[in-house]
Amino acid sequence: MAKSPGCNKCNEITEASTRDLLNQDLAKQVRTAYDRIESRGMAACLFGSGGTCCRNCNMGPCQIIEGVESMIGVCGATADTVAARNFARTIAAGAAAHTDHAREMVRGFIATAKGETPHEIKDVEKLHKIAELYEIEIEGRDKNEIALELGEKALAEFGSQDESFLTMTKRAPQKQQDQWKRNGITPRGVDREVVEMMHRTHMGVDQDHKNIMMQGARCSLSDGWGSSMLSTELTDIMFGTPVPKRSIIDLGVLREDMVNVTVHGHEPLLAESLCLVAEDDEIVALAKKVGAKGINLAGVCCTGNEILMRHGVPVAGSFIQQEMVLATGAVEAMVVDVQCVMQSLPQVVKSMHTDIITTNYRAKMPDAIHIQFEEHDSYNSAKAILKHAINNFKKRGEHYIPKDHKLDIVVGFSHETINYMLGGRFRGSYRPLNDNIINGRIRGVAAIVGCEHYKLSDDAHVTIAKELIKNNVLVLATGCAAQALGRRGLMTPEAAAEFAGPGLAEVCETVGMPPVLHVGSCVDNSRLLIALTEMVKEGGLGDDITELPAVGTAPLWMSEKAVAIGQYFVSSGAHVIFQDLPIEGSKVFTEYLKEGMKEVFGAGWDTESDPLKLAKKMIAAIDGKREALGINKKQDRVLYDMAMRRDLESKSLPGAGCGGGGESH
Ligand code: SF4
Ligand code: MSK
Repeated sequence: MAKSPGCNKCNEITEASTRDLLNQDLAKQVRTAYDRIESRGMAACLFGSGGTCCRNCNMGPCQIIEGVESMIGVCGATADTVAARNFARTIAAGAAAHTDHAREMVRGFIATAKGETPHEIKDVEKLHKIAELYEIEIEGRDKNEIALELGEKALAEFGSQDESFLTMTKRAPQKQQDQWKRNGITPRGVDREVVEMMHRTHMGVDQDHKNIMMQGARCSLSDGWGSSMLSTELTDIMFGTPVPKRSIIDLGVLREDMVNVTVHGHEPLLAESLCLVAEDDEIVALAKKVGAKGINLAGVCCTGNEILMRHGVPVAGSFIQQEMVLATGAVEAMVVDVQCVMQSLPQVVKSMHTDIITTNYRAKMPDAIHIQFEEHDSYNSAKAILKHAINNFKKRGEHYIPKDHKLDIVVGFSHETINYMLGGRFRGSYRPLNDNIINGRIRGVAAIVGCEHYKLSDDAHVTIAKELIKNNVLVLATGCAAQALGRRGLMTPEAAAEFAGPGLAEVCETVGMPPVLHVGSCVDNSRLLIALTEMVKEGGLGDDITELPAVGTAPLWMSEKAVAIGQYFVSSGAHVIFQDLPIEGSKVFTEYLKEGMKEVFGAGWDTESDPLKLAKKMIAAIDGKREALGINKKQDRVLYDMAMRRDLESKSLPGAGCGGGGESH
């Protein structure tokens, strides 16, 4: 990687907007994660990195070396047990984070159904579909009445003690459900699964790494097919299921002439209220009074993804850029709720006019301002927050907005959109996707999900994605990974011609979709479970998820949630490859995750630190499935004739190449 002149923070950074910003005098005065990593000056602890440091009781901490008798735990715990316990606790923590987010969304959904929020039930078609799944009567009933019953049933599922109660699991392919039953891991309510996971990894309880991971799998399933899926579906019903829209991304979305308010975190209830209030006459008038044209809302991290997917609100930055967004000096307020919010933020802005505003009683920070977001009074809470930001506008001092760094993206690819886009408005279906996989135009499907961090090169996502699409693999992306790919220009329909292999490019060009589809936030990985299930149901690609030419990665994972997500994919039959995992301190446990799990779930974990090799491993995994399905033989490339093009074009989305979002949200 090239080193930027004058910027000693930039030698490991390939992201152009970040490099530009860090070269400015203003940003050079700010201490960021890049400085903190450098000044730590010591390598990460080998035991922590390898997963064999245990501090589960006060006889430790114990650092274990596999195979060395003098280096097992005081209690006798071995490396495989300790690595498994740590890994399983990571899953439990990730599942808990998704769950607490999901519970808030369900509570907000119930409040909306009761008319206690400024929101309304928007997607009635989806409400009816999910209500039917929950065996709720819909005939002749008002949408709010149905929503209330659905919300109450959903809320009860978090604490269900019985495996027959997680309604969403009924959506999984029958073979996956059978496998879960056979292995005794059909999930119960996520509260129970997380608690049992924490208990079983307490000192002196479950000491068999395979048995520990059975509960790890069960816990992850209660997240993926339970709380995360509930959160995504109920959020869609309340705020609308995403459809394709154009927007813009990167630090250049900040505006000179508007009050810049960035929204960071995960739960869209707050951000949705801010979207409403940003257009309130009183707020716009107040903004004009201080000399601004209005409020420029911009997203950060997964809250950014939520309002990007549904409203086309621009995204200023992802996880790794949260400090950069502030280092512009051009943000009047950063409003945060839960998860992935770095404690450094108030320090970054300590000599600026920017306020960091925490809004959730569960997530307060030293040196931030707290304005409690009350879901029952969310309009007024959002107004109070925006008034605060408006008051800061005139105090904006030295600043630098990297205006040249702003890219177009097309987003909004919910599972329904993919269905509708490829299958047609009136007969949505995965048939064309399956057919294009069978005929080889599309080699397979890959998910690139998860976070970013500062340990490995920041271009891993784009390296992997470019290699995949060049080889005709359709990429579905979520979370901060999706934003990284958007910033590198892979989320426009035009990117297909430039970067995709001929088969994938032909399909994308015909339908008008990008070769990398933005599917949502990190909680929305549940959309991918449904997409895989639909591919199985459509037929021609095997009887269950294990047979699909599909594979996932979260290369730059940072959050515990990414491990929970990885495990729910593996437990559901989809192979996943990360760049690193804290398991290598135990060969026995590593071997179990990579090979042993395949015997149980038909899919396993893998690791590969080099992004290009990782992409090649993903392609090899896809090819392996194609071979097993007997669809690996080279087929003559059939070019679309006019009739075939017309047929596909009649199915393309009117909004795919236009509309929505952008700067005029
Ligand atoms: Fe050490 Fe065992 Fe206690 Fe862990 S549980 S800290 S290995 S004594
Ligand atoms: S925000 S969990 S850094 S994707 Fe969902 Fe991004 Fe990972 Fe947080």
